[in-house]
Amino acid sequence: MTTSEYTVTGMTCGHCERSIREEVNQIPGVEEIRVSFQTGKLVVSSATSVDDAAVLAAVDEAGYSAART
Ligand SMILES: [Cu+2]
Repeated sequence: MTTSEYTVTGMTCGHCERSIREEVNQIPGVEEIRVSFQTGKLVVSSATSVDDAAVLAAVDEAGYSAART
């Protein structure tokens, strides 16, 4: 299991968290997602290393922007 951490800007509430969770959850291999609007952090756990570009694209798709921490 590997974890990748990202900083997300633009989240303001639980709905934002949910939108991001739904998009990131579609990435193959993702097993666990922790996202918090309060800390602005997104942590993605996966069996094998997840593709950063796919995570950033998923967050973008949800309407927010992220950077690898
Ligand atoms: Cu929100």
